[in-house]
Amino acid sequence: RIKKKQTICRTDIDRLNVPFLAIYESLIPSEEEKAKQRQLLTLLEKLVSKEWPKAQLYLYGSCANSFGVSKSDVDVCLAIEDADMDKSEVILKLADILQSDNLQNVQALTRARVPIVKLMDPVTGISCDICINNVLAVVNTKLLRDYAQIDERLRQLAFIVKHWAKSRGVNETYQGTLSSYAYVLMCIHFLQQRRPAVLPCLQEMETTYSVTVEEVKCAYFDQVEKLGDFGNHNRETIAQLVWGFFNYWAYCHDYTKSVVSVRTGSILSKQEKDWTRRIGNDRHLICIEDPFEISHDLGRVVDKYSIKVLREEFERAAHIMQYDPNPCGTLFKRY
Ligand code: 3AT
Ligand code: MG
Repeated sequence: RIKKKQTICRTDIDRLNVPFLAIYESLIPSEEEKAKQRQLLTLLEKLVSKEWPKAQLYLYGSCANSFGVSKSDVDVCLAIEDADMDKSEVILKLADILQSDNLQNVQALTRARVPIVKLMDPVTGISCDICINNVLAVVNTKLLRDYAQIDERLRQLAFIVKHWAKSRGVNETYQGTLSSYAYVLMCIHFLQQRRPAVLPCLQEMETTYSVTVEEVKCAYFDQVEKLGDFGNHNRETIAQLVWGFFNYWAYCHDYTKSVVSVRTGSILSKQEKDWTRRIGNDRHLICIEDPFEISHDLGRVVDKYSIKVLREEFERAAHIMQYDPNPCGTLFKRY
């Protein structure tokens, strides 16, 4: 008998919905964990208000943007309206206050690009980073959270992509690969350009929310509950979208010319952004425009070595989605 060739035609892609959804469900933080995060925030608010009565604490990043998997660190922003304060001094003072309240491993990182205090709460076991007046991050957190409410496939896709990126070692900005924030923007862009679209472009719609932060105007349509059925015209399943996402970044994105822009819901050219050559350490080998700080390319951490690693990982993932008999096992294999 002639043995059939071992390649599988992926007409069976939807078989993967169940295992992908199971992975997604297993990554969702429990209510208990959420409660512990709130408990830690309450403790921090109490400590901070003694020293700075008018200051506010905001959660940002994955514990507040709905893209947080379980056991994530908590990102907190301390907002102080004091024009002539020195950030490093506030960081040191804050570290002092927290240290004397039994919090563990309190470290003041005053020289980091974004100065922070790091700590661990022994009661809840949660690690936390506190930054000062990083209000743009609080606003982009809200934007991501609002997008997540429009169609649940965004959160499912982003969890799977983040889980893949962490397993494969390509979620390390200090090694030239991409941040979690960048991956979520890549997922939003992907779902915006799908036909029919799964997500709208909130910044191109009527403004219902507007703040100006550090001279950056942040405005978009945030009444997302009114968009309840936006994505319904697109019936693609999570398995099809995961396949599509990796295929897009492996074979469909033009790395030499294109900039991904969630702000406009489209592709811009590197030419029009003037992101065509290396300036200092910014190389623009994969371009992802920040939705608010539009001169900011989230791909700027990527260098000529890590772009190769990234693209090979996208190709590997696309190949597995296409041909592997057991993609859920192989896709997330530790690097
Ligand atoms: P993890 O679950 O912790 O991996 P995260 O969503 O907390 O994911 P990051 O740790 O990458 O993501 O970043 C924390 C937040 O800081 C997310 C975003 O609101 C903001 N942020 C991160 N990187 C940038 C950036 N380059 N520009 C603007 N905001 C950023
Ligand atoms: Mg985080």
